[in-house]
Amino acid sequence: MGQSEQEPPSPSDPRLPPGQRVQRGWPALHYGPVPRFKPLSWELQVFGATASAERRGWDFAGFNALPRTTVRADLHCVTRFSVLDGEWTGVAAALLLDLVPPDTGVTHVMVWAEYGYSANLRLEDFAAPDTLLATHRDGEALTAEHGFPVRLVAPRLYAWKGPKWVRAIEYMRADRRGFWEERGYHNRADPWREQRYSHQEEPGDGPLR
Ligand SMILES: Nc1nc2c(c(=O)[nH]1)N[C@H]1C(S)=C(S)[C@@H](COP(=O)(O)O)O[C@H]1N2
Ligand SMILES: [Mo]
Repeated sequence: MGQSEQEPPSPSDPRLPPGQRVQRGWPALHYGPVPRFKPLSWELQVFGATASAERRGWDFAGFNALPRTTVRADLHCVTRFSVLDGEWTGVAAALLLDLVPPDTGVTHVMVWAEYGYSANLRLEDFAAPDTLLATHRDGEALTAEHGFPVRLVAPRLYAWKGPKWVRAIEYMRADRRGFWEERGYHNRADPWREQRYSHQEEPGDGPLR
């Protein structure tokens, strides 16, 4: 990404949400092991409250044939490091919503990854124009540790809301907590409002725990 050619961002970089610091390079951070990609059985599914009441799935070739978008976005980890200015390429989440329309009454999605990792997002956050099912960063395919073949990038939220190794999107008519949201992290996770922990939640921020 030509990091070395750039000015080092200052601590007051306007791209940094409160309480975050700039991280050079791109560390890999996740809970549990890196899954092995199995091309023959891999499928990305959309299920739950679809308008057709049917689930839809793409195999690896089918998913890779979908139209691509590119967004520039930062990654903010709740442990306070931010990796700035990545060029992410992938399938816009909004395109998926067009291809598999949710039923009326769908308010949230659960994004499911290998080994049962999950993250819940409000439908409007999932539908945001910079939310991507990313396959590439800075022109290169994701490495296994960064989520190959596909991860969610939702730059308006803390990065735990962006599962690596995504396998399914579940449309939901009510909110439900994902993996970290069940374990003390904030249901909404807006880094600009420093919504880090569930004890900060206000009424309406999430389902009861
Ligand atoms: N499947 C899965 N996705 C995950 C995680 C995880 O534990 N499992 N960790 C999240 C967290 S907390 C962060 S900060 C980012 C880190 O992404 P990176 O390893 O590419 O830097 O991945 C997110 N996606
Ligand atoms: Mo994180």
